[in-house]
Amino acid sequence: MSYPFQQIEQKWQKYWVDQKLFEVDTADTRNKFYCLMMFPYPSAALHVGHGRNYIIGDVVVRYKKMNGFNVLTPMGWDAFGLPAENAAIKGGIHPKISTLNNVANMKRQLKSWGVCYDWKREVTACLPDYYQWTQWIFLKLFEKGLAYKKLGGVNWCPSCQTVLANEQVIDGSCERCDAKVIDKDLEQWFFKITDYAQTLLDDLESLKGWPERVKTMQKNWIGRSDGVNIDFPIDGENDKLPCFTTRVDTIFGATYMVLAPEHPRIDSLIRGAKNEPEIRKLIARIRTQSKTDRAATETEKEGIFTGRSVINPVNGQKIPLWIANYVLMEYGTGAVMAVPAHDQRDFEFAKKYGLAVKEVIQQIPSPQPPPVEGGGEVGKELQAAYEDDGVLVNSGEFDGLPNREAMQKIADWMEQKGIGKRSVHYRLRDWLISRQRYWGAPIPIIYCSDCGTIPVAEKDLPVLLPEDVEFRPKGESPLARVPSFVQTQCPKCGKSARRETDTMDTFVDSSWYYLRYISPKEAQRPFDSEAVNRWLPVDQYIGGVEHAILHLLYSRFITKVLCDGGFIKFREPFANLFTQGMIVKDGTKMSKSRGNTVSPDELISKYGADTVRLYTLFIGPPEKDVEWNDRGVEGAWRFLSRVWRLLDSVQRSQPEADPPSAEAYSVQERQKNQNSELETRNPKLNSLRRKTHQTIQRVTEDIEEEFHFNTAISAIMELVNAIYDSIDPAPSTQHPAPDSTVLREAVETVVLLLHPFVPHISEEMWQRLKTESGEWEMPAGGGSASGGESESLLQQPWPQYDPAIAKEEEVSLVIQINGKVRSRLDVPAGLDQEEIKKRALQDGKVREWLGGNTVKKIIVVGDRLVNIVF
Ligand code: ANZ
Ligand code: ZN
Repeated sequence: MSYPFQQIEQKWQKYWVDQKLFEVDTADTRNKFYCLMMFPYPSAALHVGHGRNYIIGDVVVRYKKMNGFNVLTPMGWDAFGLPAENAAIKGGIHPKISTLNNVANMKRQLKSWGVCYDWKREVTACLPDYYQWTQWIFLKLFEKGLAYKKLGGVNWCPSCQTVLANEQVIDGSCERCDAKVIDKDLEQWFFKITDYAQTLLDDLESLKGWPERVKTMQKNWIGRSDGVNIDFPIDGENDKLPCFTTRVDTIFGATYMVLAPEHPRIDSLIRGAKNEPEIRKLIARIRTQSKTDRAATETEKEGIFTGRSVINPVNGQKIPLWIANYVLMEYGTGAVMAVPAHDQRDFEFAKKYGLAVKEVIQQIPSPQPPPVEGGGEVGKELQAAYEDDGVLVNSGEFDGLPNREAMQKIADWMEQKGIGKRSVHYRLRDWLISRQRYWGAPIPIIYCSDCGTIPVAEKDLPVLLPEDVEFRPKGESPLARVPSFVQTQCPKCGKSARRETDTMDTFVDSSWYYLRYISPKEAQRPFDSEAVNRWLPVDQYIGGVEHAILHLLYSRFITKVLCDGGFIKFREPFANLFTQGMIVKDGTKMSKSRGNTVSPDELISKYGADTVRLYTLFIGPPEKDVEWNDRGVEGAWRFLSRVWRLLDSVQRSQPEADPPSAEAYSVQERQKNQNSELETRNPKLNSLRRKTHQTIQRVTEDIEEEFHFNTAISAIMELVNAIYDSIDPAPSTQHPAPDSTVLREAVETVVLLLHPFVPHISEEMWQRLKTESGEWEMPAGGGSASGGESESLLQQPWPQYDPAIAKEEEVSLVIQINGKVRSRLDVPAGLDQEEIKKRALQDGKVREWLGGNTVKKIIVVGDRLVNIVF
């Protein structure tokens, strides 16, 4: 008998919606649990890899509900962005139409998985009732001076004709189209996230529920460096060039100085130089290299001498001033004191251009000096920079000091003499939010020739995205070609003015959506602050590790800005974070372009949603990448059919002479009243009962601790095996037929424990168990159950285990060798025969008595005796 999943699944999906089981009243915050899944970009269809994310979330939601939590579980769509626009350029379908079609399809898919949300809270980032408030966020940042416009060198994709964020540049190419990215100057809007660099770093400490790995990635991205800013006087001029170094201990080894090609002082420094045209040509060429390329260690270092020199302030030495590609204007001061002996980039550059190499750190001699690769030994020519610790040499009064100590001493000394100052720099750059694209939220700014840059008034939001546009990119936003959009009036003086035509990075949309879910229908404000303060931080955030840096950083930043603005009262949005691994197929990430996606739709119609869910969860630890295997789905299906047949077994098992009352059938009740008479009469049942409680314990711990759903499921599988084992005793054992009470407890436990993983079959089995036992009345017409409030498993308490029952009972076996008692062995009661044999042979005394003889035969008698014959 295989189970009729088609009817069952539809029936329960409808039931959960009809009974509003996933709808939450945010006014009631008792036992609140906000479970959030990263809202998806609406691509054409979900594959099973995407499904994993939502299924994991659904397990958490159902588990928490059964544990009595008031679980908020919303869903929405990160619906702006390039793919829809690119598709529109290719296929001619308007992004709004294709996006909303995709949303409808994905929603259908989520429902067919049995994944449930409070759909009343759905948000769609591309609709005006949402992006109006994204624009409002922009205005708040603008008011605080945290949104500003500047001319900046940007990563430009010549093929997508748009600006890319640094992280959208992969190995110097556009992440979407692979075209070589170039550096281009454009007026761009930025959010001043750098103002928050230190608190974004400090507050990571408080995120106890985040994976260490993600916190490290955030930390490295922010990239705090402690060092010294040193002024190098320019030879022959009454001016200085400040440079930033983290290795002030190496200052006596500075043999030249390097400027970034964008450095603002270059222009005047090289004017009139003999090789000025040559210098300008090289600068122009370097600027066609992307910044990521320039910063990469493998990139060939290139540069040119300016003809000028600077003076090392610690020893008055004159050193040449160069320009090179490997120095970036964005970091530090855009000027570097180069120490080729102790910095590999400088070393390679010095070797290429014949510049001096001066060693100032020497490896501390150890008793048996291991040969150092590359350098550290004075006298020998360096093969590579020596970047490790050591003692100072060639450094005047600082000679002999360990370099870590020297760092502090030299910094103190420079600060006293006024030639340098300790300073902190961050890798983090301001967040470039302008996009010269159509499918995004328009930036709410107006340019007036008289009044300048004027923010759109809050009451005039949203700035609507026009629908009738030409998408083809021409290096400016398509909005610039819509006169009815561009032409407007200055909010200040009323004269005709122009609108900003750039749209916002979609990371702005996703930086605050978790706030909108709390009061998604608010028309007068972005969210209800009071309700938001009650429901946030999010108790559990779940999503892909690919968002471990930017999305999380931007959300944390916006939360802090809103907190400082008095709109909310918490500084971190996500208390706990879980990042799930990917599902791979044939060794690579599932993706449409690779053609290795597995669609859930066919699998669901063939095997049912529960099977697909079970397989997805059973495939491996959820934080790890795992390989999809279609055959595994079949196995999951067979297991569920086996679970389904337990209904039969329960029906067939005869109640004891005195049938227990309906209450006694409930798992919770029975856990209190252990039937000791039964236990003594039937050890096998005793062991089933123990197994039941042990399984509750294991499953609960596996879910609570690390979301180890795969091991939780295998524990349930073991319990199912134990149930069959007790129903169908092996002929050799003389156990009586199983007792219906213990059997029912075991089966009900299986059903309860399975619910978060396979919600449909478990609901159906629960209903049948309850109606067949007479606890519930059979629903009229076979529809959803009638009567009592506790019909759905979602309203059943999660089972509790009794530690006294779960405890392994030990028995002491007598071990005979050739008929004589030689040893004793303590093992858990009811242990498998093969396992007993194995353990008996490993026993120390047994091994002694056997003395290397080959064993002919081992006989195990119940839980009492082992006889070994040799
Ligand atoms: C001298 C020196 C000697 C350096 C040495 C390193 C090793 P982190 O740790 O990443 O902050 N630097 C400073 N500004 C730069 C820029 N705009 N572009 C490229 N490189 C720049 O790196 C700080 C070090 O990177 C600084 O310390 C500087 O080189 C270089 F044995 O100064 B150092
Ligand atoms: Zn004006």
